[in-house]
Amino acid sequence: MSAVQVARDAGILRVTLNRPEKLNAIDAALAGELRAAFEQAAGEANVRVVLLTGAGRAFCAGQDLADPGVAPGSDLGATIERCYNPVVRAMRALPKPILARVNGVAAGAGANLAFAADIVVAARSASFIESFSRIGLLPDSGGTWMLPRLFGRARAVALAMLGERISAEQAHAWGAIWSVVDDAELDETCEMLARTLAQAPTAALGAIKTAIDAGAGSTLEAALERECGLQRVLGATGDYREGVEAFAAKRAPQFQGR
Ligand code: LHQ
Repeated sequence: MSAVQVARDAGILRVTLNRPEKLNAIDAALAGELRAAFEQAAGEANVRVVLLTGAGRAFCAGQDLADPGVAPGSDLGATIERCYNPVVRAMRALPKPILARVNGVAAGAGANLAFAADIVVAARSASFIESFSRIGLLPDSGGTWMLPRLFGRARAVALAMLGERISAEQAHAWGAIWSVVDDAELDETCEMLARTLAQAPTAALGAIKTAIDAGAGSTLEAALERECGLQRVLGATGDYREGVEAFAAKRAPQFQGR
């Protein structure tokens, strides 16, 4: 059985972390399959959104601490380089939206995988833990970049240093995730959002992702230039034509994703 289940459906690539008996803890096999899933999503024109979730009661418990490859004394840098950084790079380089459906606890690299998605929806019973410091490590998987952006520096530092569990509601109240819904509504909410994103003008969504990530670390002048270049490209797409025609005709647009 694969550590990551991948299924395609009407423009949605469903990617499910699938080691439920281990709370979907990440080992080398899972990391490799996850990276491959995001790379597939990039290469397939009919994939217009990725829906990332966990099987069973957890979203992801982070690194599998029972994996001999990360035993104390081993080279964790090598594991990060081989397993984790490629996944986060593939997620942020994917010019398509990633929707994280956080169904349960997200700990360590599992939390940072969720935060590396573009839109995060969590069940009310879900929680996030930057558990790294509890075992003597620092947040990886892009956490030191993403946490201050999502939570602000004060909360990012405290979350990372204290390793305290925060509820989905707390993460939402702090503006770090898009929404929190009752557990019974998680499926319907995520399905609706995924369908909406799968019918959206995909090139525009990809450009939004690229420009907002790049804009966070650039000057206003550089952002203006970047917006100009990307808008030039988007202005030549069929989806822009369709959007304008649909607006004029007072009908819903039918975006083809190109
Ligand atoms: C686990 C795990 C787990 C193995 C639960 N591994 N078995 C990158 C590269 C290199 C090195 C290291 O790290 C990294 C990045 C990282 O992600 S570091 C952070 C690693 N993750 C953690 O430290 C989280 C550890 N887990 C927990 O704190 C708790 O299990 C959480 C809060 C996730 C869930 O708590 P509970 O709901 O109370 O469940 P539990 O603790 O009873 O866990 C259920 C089972 O899953 C249990 O096994 P058992 O045989 O006793 O039923 C756990 O041992 C196992 N499990 N996380 N990461």
